Amino acid sequence: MKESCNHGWLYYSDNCYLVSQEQMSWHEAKLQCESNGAFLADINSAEENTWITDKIIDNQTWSDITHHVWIGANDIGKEGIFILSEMNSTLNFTNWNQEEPNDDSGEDCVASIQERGLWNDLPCSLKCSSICKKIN
Ligand SMILES: [Ca+2]
Ligand SMILES: [Ca+2]
Repeated sequence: MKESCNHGWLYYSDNCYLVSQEQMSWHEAKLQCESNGAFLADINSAEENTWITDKIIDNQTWSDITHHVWIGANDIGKEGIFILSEMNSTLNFTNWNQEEPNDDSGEDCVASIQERGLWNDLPCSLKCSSICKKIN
């Protein structure tokens, strides 16, 4: 197993991840990941969610503990059905915060909350940080 990723990317379990603090809409973040040969991260297990949450916290210099980080899950195509666009598949794992997803005023894109790794659906136009993932 080759545990090497490009500079700035983090290795975990055969994948490479890049946390971006640049504030972007979900679609902008998705395009940025794709321009790096990656995709907005899917999260497939509690272990992966915990690892990502720890790395996001490690990477952040801000103190806003409610900060959100875009991940790949979304229900843009069909309300209430969350999928991963790249895989065209439903989610293997979810880690919703209490009372989420609530589609509040039409929220179709999913972000993980920096501090605890709990998920929230948010307006896709909201500017957030993001995490890209690619297979190593
Ligand atoms: Ca929705
Ligand atoms: Ca929500």
